[in-house]
Amino acid sequence: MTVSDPIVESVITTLSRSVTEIRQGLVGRRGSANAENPSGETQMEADIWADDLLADRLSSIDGISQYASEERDTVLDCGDGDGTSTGDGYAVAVDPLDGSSNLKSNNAMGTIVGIYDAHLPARGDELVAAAYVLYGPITTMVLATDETVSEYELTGGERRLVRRDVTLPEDPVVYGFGGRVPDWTDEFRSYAREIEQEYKLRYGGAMIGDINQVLTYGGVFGYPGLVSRPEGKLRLQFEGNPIGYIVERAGGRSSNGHQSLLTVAPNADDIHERTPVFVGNDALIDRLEAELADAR
Ligand code: AHM
Ligand code: MG
Repeated sequence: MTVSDPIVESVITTLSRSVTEIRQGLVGRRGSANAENPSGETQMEADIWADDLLADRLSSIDGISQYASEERDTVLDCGDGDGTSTGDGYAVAVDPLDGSSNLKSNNAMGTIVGIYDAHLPARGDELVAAAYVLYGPITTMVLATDETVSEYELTGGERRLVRRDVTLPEDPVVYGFGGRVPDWTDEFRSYAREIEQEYKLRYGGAMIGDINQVLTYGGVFGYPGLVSRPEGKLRLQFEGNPIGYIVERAGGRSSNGHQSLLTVAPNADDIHERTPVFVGNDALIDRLEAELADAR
């Protein structure tokens, strides 16, 4: 199934073709690079390598004007003009290897791409499409556009549609929350206590694996604001917005605890801005917002 927007289609085709190489390149790059990303986290060799590969491939697509990633300080200008609303193309924001600390223990990881019809940093409702690749036992991709959400299997650079019109199951089954319990706020802890009585824990240390559980079985994923870091861990441009967009297009909700992630005005001076992230079935996000609102 091809996407009607030709620029989005090019990005998705390029991404699909790059993942075989990314998978192969992980071998031998499981060690630390002795460097930090702009968020102050230790980079793996694979983080830097995957970022360079995707920057090279995605920035050379016709109609892509900016490339930004979790692993580089500044936004790369690709300066490509076309018929988008900004008049100079779409911007891509990438988390090249989400959950790369899982490389050491050989567990699931992902790649996230948001395609914005706006200059970065941008609001999530400026996304025209978002996709993630899940490096699990098999490699899959979930792609959301304004039209639909689809799941593909990726092999040999090709994508094969396996699930059309992906929607969150109505009856939630799973939950997963990041951070350490003592570092949660009282309000979030009381919400989490209720949720863990009702649903099954699924937390794998790579958001993409956990999000795929929520899209498959229904439920809620959250990385909350912490007492020691109220802004949480995940980044708005590279993680919160694209995942919020995918889950909302699949019929669920996203939130920073108080409002949809897609309506959050970004800090114009900080492409690496962090945010609490919550996504899942409507009712579970409504409950969360109600609990956090009581604390205000
Ligand atoms: P990364 O993109 O640098 O790998 O960090 C994001 C990851 C998410 O995939 C995951 O949900 C979270 O960090 C896990 O953090 P923690 O180890 O604190 O549970
Ligand atoms: Mg990440």
